[in-house]
Amino acid sequence: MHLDLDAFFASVEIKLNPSLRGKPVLVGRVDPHGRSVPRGVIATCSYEARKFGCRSGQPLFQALKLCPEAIVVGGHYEEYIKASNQVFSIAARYAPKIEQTGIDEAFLDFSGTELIYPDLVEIAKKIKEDVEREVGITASIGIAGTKVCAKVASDFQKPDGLTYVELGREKEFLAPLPLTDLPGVNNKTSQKILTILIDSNIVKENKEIAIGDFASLPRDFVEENLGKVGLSLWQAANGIDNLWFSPRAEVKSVSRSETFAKNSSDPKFILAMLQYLTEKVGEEMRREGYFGRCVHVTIRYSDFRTVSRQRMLPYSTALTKEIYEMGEILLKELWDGCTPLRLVGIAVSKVEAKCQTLQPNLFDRVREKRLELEKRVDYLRSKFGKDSVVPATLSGLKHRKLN
Ligand code: TTP
Ligand code: MG
Repeated sequence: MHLDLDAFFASVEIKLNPSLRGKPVLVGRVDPHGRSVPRGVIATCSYEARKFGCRSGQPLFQALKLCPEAIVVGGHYEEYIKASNQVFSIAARYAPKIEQTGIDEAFLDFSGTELIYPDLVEIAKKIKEDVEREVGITASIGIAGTKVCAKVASDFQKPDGLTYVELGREKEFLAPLPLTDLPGVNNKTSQKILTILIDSNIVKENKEIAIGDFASLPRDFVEENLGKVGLSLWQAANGIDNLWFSPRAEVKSVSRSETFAKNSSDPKFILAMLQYLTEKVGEEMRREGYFGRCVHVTIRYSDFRTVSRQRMLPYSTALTKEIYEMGEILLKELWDGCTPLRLVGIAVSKVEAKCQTLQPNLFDRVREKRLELEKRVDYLRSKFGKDSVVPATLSGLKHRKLN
């Protein structure tokens, strides 16, 4: 299954202010006085605004030209993260494995669950209902035997869509759609493929090509003219899963865990311990220039039973704050809050070294500033001692040093 939230930021804004419902809404940058920034681009817009031709990434002035009555609202980033976490916690109730690929989208792997879930359409309906009831926004879901096809299917009947592609009919489903609907193909790639097809006399005129036209080319021709990337797209067009969405090889992971002096069932202590361990993980990541996307939490019960849980963050991060927030969610999903524990651990995997910037998005500046703040705290700790600046939540762990 591929799940993608509908007009995500705009839907959250509408949930926060229901008087916007049914109206064309643009999510743009807003200055501290609540005035829209005229030269910014819009992050997204409601489906009502899309009817006028408004799109993500458009300059705000252009979107307002297309739809002068549109209402411009602006970024409650924390609310988007909260809604995203809520949605993927719901998905985790059903899917044994989740691979989150963006702030509002994820693949839910149901392979091998045929006996528990004989009807995946029913499960998808339940997930959609839970999301709408509990988070107040809508999701579109695609179900298919390959990731590429599931992703295209989730987009097929947006908003509030549910598209099921029968096993083995992936190629048939994709064939009539424009080539640019295939993930990884933008207008430039599509134009390049079209030019090659015209030069080789396979296509006569400058028309829009469908996924099926591309899929029916001989494999050798594609490999020769479009290389490995082209071949991988061609396989996707033929309904064969390809490599793009497979998780990348793990370069490294950064982790810390600690066995307590005495078993504990005190949530305050356990959360403070998690924060303390995350401070150390975050500091190492920033020191080494690492950025990672997957957070893991492990707990060990007094009888040594050990369980862990992991989830992808929307963006690669080196921020203690973001790692901890996800860690706290995972801990709450793992632990009932009263069974005594003897160990807690946190790790970040899918780490990439020397990632130059945090994932670019509308809120770059907020995250860049936070990174700057955490690096300054690292500096203060290196100069004045590890415990010179500590989160207030750690005051209960007085005996522990951050070194
Ligand atoms: P998308 O899933 O691409 O878009 P969407 O959820 O707004 O609309 P759709 O119903 O078509 O899925 O992106 C998710 C969020 O990411 C989007 O709400 C805002 C943000 N975003 C940007 O900030 N800039 C961009 O250029 C894009 C494409 C998205
Ligand atoms: Mg979306």
